[in-house]
Amino acid sequence: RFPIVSAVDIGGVTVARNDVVRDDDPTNNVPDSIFSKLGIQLHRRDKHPIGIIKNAIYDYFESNYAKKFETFEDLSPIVTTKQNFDDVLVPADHVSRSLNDTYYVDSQTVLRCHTSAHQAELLRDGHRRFLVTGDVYRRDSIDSTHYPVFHQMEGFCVFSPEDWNESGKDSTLYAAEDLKKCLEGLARHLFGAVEMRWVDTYFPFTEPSFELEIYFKEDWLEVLGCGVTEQKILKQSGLENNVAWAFGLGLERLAMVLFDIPDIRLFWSDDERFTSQFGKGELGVKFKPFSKYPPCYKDISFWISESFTENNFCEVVRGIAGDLVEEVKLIDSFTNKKGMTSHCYRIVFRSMERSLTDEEVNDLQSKVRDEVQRKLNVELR
Ligand code: FA5
Ligand code: MG
Repeated sequence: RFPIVSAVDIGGVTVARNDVVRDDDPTNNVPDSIFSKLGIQLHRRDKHPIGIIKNAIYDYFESNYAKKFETFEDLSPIVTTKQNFDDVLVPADHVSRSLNDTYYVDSQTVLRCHTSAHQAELLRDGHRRFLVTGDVYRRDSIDSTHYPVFHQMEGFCVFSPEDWNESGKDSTLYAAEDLKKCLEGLARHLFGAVEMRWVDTYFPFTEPSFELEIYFKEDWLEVLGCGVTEQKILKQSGLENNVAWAFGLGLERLAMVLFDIPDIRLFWSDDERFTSQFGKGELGVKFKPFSKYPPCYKDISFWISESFTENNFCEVVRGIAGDLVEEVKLIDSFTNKKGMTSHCYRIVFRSMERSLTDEEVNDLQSKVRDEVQRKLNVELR
């Protein structure tokens, strides 16, 4: 299904497949389907929804801030665990560090799981206000708003005492208010009137921390995380007398709201019926679905073992069905008297581009059954 290429170009640097996908290294969990996404950089295509929204966000910052935000969009997505985790204070035992959540190239190198991986480095290099856009990678669940490769834009802004002193507010409150005002303004710039709400949350690198949700297709959709930067991060760059805010935008999520795109897989489609609907700088477009092909539902039940995880299961399904899988959902779970736990998952197969035949779907499902059994140490029921 995935053309196996031997090398990709990441910002002018050639990276060999064998450097990223290593069958001999137990800490390597990067499949070919993920390797093949490296270097594509949808955010640098001016006629692609991700590129269009990036440019619209740049416009917002240019027209609303006298002091310029520097932009970076070509930093390599292959980073060290220090950059991705330690530099932003992610605790040693945090789940995001696990092989279950993150793609590891080797024990000390990962595909960045967020653009926050570049914060500390850019601060150390003397940058004080910047936007970093890039592709990020995560092992995750499968549905219309989650994809293992997506795009984020990091924003970072450092303030000096003179900025908050005249406001009469303490520095943290000043930064938190400025941050919320900035992002609410961005949402209005992109969407006009839209229903949104702030939710308190936790990130290791900010305090306080917030997420912004937007009402979309009858549900709340989380579009970004943000907060006031932990003082320890600023101190690493000699900025102990400053305060800063930071945010990480989910560009697919914002583009889904802006263009009314119903499924995150569409961003990777090269079907002309999708790509031809978007033009450089065109923000007013509403996506017209070319057709909704029928879904096909297949259930699979098995006794799990202790090592079972949903992300591993989703990766097996995705490895076989690629973008023909629309959703994977746990629909039943129980534990019997012997203490064995059974899971039943419903897999929704649907192509964005054509009708699938029964034969094709049966074949996919049978491959899923074989591979789940072979790779995940479960007992099919
Ligand atoms: C982060 O990644 C933080 N680094 C954001 C941040 C930056 C917080 C700076 C504070 C300061 P989170 O894991 O919530 O946070 O992801 C940010 C956004 O990415 C989400 O709100 C969502 O819009 C998007 N996102 C997350 N996972 C996926 C996925 N699998 N597919 C598509 N978009 C996703
Ligand atoms: Mg989140």
